[in-house]
Amino acid sequence: MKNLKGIFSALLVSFNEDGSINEKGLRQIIRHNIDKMKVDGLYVGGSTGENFMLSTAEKKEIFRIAKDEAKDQIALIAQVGSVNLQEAVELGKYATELGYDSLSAVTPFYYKFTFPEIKNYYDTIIAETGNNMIVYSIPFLTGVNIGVEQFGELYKNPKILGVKFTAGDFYLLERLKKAYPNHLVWAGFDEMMVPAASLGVDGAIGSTFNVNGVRARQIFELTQAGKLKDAVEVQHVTNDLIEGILANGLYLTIKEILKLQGVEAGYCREPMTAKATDAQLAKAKELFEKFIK
Ligand code: MN9
Repeated sequence: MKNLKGIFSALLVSFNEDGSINEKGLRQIIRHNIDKMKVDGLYVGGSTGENFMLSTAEKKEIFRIAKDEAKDQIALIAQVGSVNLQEAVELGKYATELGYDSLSAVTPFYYKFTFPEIKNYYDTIIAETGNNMIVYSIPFLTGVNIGVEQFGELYKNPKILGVKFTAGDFYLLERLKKAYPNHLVWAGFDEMMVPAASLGVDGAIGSTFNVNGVRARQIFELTQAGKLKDAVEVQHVTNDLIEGILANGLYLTIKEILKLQGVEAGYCREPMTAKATDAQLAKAKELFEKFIK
């Protein structure tokens, strides 16, 4: 298994105007991440990959293309979580056969699942695939909150490596790091990397790293080295960019910024707005000129 620490882009997927996967564009996004952003790895099939709007066949196709393009150059994590546990298992088996270094699964959402149901979900995916697992906790989208003791229950399964922590609850993050020092934490909010890294997270997984990966690494490494003032300076610039991206449409704007660099990043997938308006394009260009070029 590859080292799973460090800077991981949450991989964007390029779609054609009709919603189908643009394989050439997807490969270009992967190359951009490896060659230009110099990421340590990719998190494939996450929120940023517009995963929860895709069919099982499409999710598999993206796992296949990502592995085929990245080969063994970087670490690869496959997000296979789904409210359909059978789908999660099927995707997990597929990604494991492809050679993904770890699986990750979002906490099951929509229904108010009990904690034993959530634990059974993770244990089942692991038992069926034999792969490593990273819990994907993103309470602001799922409504699912897992507490310190509950993480301890999940971590009784030795295949669970840790958590992708997409939350701003730094008290919980600190408690997790103290209680389970041998489990890894990946920070999930790019705009909060300094506080996350100062509490000792092991890595970060983010959408904006697709275009801002170099600054993200600077923030991470400066914070780890105790150079907080310098890290905050880079975080300020980064957050001016992220604020602009969020206000303009998250994935759509990152895709437009990629296109301005010759990467065929394509459209988004409906029901998300697929195509940028002229005003959104103009804003993306402004952000590119100011922060990326
Ligand atoms: O995976 C990403 N979360 C979502 C992490 O896209 C929901 C983050 O990278 C955010 O996109 C980013 C902007 O808020 O921090």
